[in-house]
Amino acid sequence: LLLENALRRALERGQLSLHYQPQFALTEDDEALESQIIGAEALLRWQHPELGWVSPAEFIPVAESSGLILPIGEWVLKEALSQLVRWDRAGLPGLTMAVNLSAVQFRHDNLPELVDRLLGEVGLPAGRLELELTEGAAMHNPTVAITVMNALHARGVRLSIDDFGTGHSSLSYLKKFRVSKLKIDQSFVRDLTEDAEDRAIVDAVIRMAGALGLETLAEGVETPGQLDFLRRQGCQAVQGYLFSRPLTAAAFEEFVVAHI
Ligand code: G
Ligand code: G
Ligand code: MN
Ligand code: NA
Repeated sequence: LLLENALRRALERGQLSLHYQPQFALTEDDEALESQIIGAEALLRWQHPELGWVSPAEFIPVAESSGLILPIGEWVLKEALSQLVRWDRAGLPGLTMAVNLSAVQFRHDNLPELVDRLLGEVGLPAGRLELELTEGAAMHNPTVAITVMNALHARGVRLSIDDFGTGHSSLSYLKKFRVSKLKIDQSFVRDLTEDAEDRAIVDAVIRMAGALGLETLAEGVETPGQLDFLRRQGCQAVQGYLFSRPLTAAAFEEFVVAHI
């Protein structure tokens, strides 16, 4: 309850912020790699005056159980889209903004209307927004999930499955879900160069995704060896500390300018 009250005040007092981690497309051409920034993942940050930085892994569950996730999630969407407009105006290439959605937001019945309204307010086409869902959010009620995904897809919003391979997804639903991308969880990427089983899993996910017409993005890429394997297996995109940690909006802009 203490954390809940502190979180409510944080939202009211503007103590929440977003950091942005760049996402890169992989091409055959090694030299072109650094110029292939395709988007940003928005990651929520909370700096409490006394507690310091509180991790979303700690406060998102509190936000979900208290219902605060709805106003917080709306703030995140609005802020991330507004930032994308600021980057457009600053002359950055047209990036995609990926925003994490909680299961509670995904199930809330006005999500498609909310997304419509926010896109309209900032004046961006729906295709610039990608919503990241966990398998749990999608599988909680697959019938409802399919309806919501269809509504978002009809508007042109892109959907990805976050932390793919760690939740309870049924492969049979992958062909019914209107997603365009699987984000391969960093737990499979971490030991890629040492662990033959992780290599087999990542290879299988990339090939299955390809056969289903889905893109893959590998998360948590930290070493050139991991990157090399992913590229050779045909993974389309990556993010991770090898390229950049999540950055403030200003640092992200400098990073992009330095790498175009
Ligand atoms: O960036 P970091 O490692 O601190 O993120 C921890 C977790 O918090 C990740 O699982 C991430 O998906 C989640 N997270 C970060 N930002 C948001 C957000 O805006 N909304 C939701 N629902 N989850 C987020
Ligand atoms: O659950 P989700 O994938 O949304 O969370 C992403 C989390 O992973 C964020 O907390 C982000 O800070 C973290 N992250 C991003 N890149 C790396 C990386 O290369 N290594 C590790 N260990 N964590 C990363
Ligand atoms: Mn994510
Ligand atoms: Na993830």
